[in-house]
Formats: sequence, structure tokens, C-alpha cells
Amino acid sequence: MYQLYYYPNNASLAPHFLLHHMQLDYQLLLVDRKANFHKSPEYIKLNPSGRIPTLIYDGQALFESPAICIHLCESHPQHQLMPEIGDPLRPQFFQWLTYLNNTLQAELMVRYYPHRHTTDQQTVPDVVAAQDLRIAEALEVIDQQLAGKTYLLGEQLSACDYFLFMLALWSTPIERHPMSFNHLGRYLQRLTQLPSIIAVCEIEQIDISPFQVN
Ligand SMILES: N[C@@H](CCC(=O)N[C@@H](CS)C(=O)NCC(=O)O)C(=O)O
Repeated sequence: MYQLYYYPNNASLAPHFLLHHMQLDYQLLLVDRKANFHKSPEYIKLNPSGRIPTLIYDGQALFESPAICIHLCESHPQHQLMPEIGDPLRPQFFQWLTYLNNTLQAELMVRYYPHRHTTDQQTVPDVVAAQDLRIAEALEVIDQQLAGKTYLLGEQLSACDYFLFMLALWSTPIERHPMSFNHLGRYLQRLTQLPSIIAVCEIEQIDISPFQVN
């Protein structure tokens, strides 16, 4: 049985999609963010970064959302959410998952916690405005990759798609809405029809209607 420390629409969302897609036996443990449980000694013992998510498996704790996704994909290869060793798409999988986590997600984190990225709190709106441009640049790269493809890697759904859907949800408040990108918009609309996305967003009470155009 897996246990996932989560908070709705946090970085725990991508692992949650995978646990659901793979129909694994898992328990959700809601982190009490208001009480700062993720900074408590009890949680820090599991995840020294004091962040969400943490996955508990075989009595071990694992943090960093993409690491959790890779671990789940490798532990349950029959679900084919990550190309096998030798598959030419495998390096592409690593490239895109890293781009999503290390570029787009990193820029979004600055956008969501702008006060941590300046010593002058009056400049917070400038940090937000600069991040909106950087996030739009990263979404543009992804939009180009999606031209003529059903999923990020081509015709095969992978963990990268669940990860991207999570980050697209986070990108809805930015100046340039994800749906305003041609290929990305159509792709997000398609993903809202995936049963695991529908079910998990219902569980976490996440509104996916911004991606459901008529
Ligand atoms: N690189 C980490 C980032 C995790 C992260 O920053 N999570 C946010 C929620 S989305 C968090 O815990 N924020 C609380 C904080 O930074 O104090 C991952 O991908 O797991």
C-alpha cells in the first residue's frame, strides 16, 4: 500500500494521477498546510525539504514529484507510462520530464512564491510580471512540441502528460492563458477526457472547466 502526502492541486497531483491510472492500492494523507504540518519535525523526518509531496512505499519515504513519478512507472512497467530501456522515446521522456520540472515548474514556483525572490517586497509585482513572460516562453516551447501529436511524446500517453496537465492548471492565472496556445489548448482539452484526470480532479475538487471548451 502506498501513502501519498498531498494537498489539492499541489505538486502531489502528478503522482496522484499515476497512482489512480495504475489502479494501485494507495492512501491519501492530507497535509494540513494551514497548520504548517509540512514544516513540522514529524514531516521533516520524511521530507527534509519541507515540501509536498512525499510518497511512502515499502516503509521508505520519497520526495520530489518527478522522482516519485519515475519510481511508480518503473515499479509498474505494465502500464507503459514511461518508455522501456532501448526505446528511442526513453531519452525524450527524460528530456521532457526534466524540462517540465526543472524549467516550467521552477518558473511557476517563483511566480507562486515571489516574495522569496526579492529582498524588496515592493518589487513583488515586478517579479510576478517577469515570471509571466518566462512561463509563457516555456509554454511556447511545449506548444511547438505538441504540433501534430496527440501526447507530448507522440501517440503514446506517458507520465509526462500527467505532469504537464498539473503544470497547465497552475499556469491558468498567468497573463497568457495556456488555452491561448494553439496545440497546447487542443491537447489540454483532450486530456480533460482522460478518466484518471476526471476522477482525481473530482477527488481533489479541482475545476478543469477552463480546459473544457465547447
Ligand atoms: N521540486 C519539488 C517542489 C515541491 C513544492 O515546492 N511543493 C510546494 C507545493 S506545490 C510546497 O510544498 N510548498 C510549500 C513551501 O515551499 O513551503 C517537487 O517537484 O516535488
